[in-house]
Amino acid sequence: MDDAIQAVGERLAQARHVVVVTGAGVSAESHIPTFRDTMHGLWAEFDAEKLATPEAFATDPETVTRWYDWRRLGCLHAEPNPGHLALAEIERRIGDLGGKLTLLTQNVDGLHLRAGSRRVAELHGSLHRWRCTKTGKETRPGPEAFETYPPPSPFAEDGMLRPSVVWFGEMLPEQALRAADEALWSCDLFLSVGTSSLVHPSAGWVHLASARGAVTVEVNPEETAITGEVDWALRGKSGEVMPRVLDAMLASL
Ligand code: BJW
Repeated sequence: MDDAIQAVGERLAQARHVVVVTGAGVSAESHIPTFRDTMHGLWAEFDAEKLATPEAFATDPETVTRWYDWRRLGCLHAEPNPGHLALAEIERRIGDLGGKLTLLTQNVDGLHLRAGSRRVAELHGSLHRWRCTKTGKETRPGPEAFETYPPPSPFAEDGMLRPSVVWFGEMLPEQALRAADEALWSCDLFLSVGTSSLVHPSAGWVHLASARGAVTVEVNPEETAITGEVDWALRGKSGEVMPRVLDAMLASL
């Protein structure tokens, strides 16, 4: 493991364009449950994959918006962890060296931005923006829970608010897809951090990066759908592994 971290650190120090794809595991050490672990306690009887759909919202908007508001409030109280902070610092250092790092996150919690990452594409939207079902206009709710579910829209009398996140079967934001496409064409190092790599399109990006000659790395305590595809699999929590990768990068400058 030490040798692998050393090798990845050296690659980072030489890279011109790094692409990092992150998932819910990056925020686990900020006490935000991973996506496939969210349904505990209060929510044990529900299935996250079913709630994250336009069909669920159409049939039961109260439950869906209540679940998302519960998650939104949890994220507001969370803080970025050493994994988020290391990724932001790696981006800064690579920038100082004349390269760039593009962070493509599937997370909707906003913690990468709060940690200081700058070149971020939020592939699955954000829990902190909600939009009117009638007008499409967006609003950022305050720190309190909504008073009623589904929340009424402030923009149209007969509208409701839904979270501006991407549900199964919905298209990813055009701007985020464009950023991902451009980055994947030109990256020489690709890291997949804290994601099960089950959800497309991002689950397939390791193949694109690899086909274009990038070195590929995974950081995860468990094996995932892409473990067999990557050049380096770093087993461990991102809050522990990423600071060590940063140290290895700095040591090899
Ligand atoms: C740690 C850790 C620690 C723990 N440190 N790690 C091609 C083939 C097949 C299907 C499709 C396809 N193209 C499109 C589809 C359909 C669908 C899809 O992918 N389905 C799959 C289930 C098969 N995709 C879509 O519908 C996408 N839209 C699209 O492609 O539009 C065009 C189109 C539509 C229809 C057909 C064809 C084309 C949209 C996907 C939107 C996903 N949205 C969600 C909900 C967002 C809002 C919300 O958060 O509620 O996004 S689903 C959910 O999964 C959420 C997550 O962002 C996403 C990924 O989950 P993630 O982050 O990997 O979390 P987990 O919980 O799965 O894993 C956590 C990992 O962390 C684990 O590995 C742990 O080990 C690890 N971990 N602690 C590091 N400390």
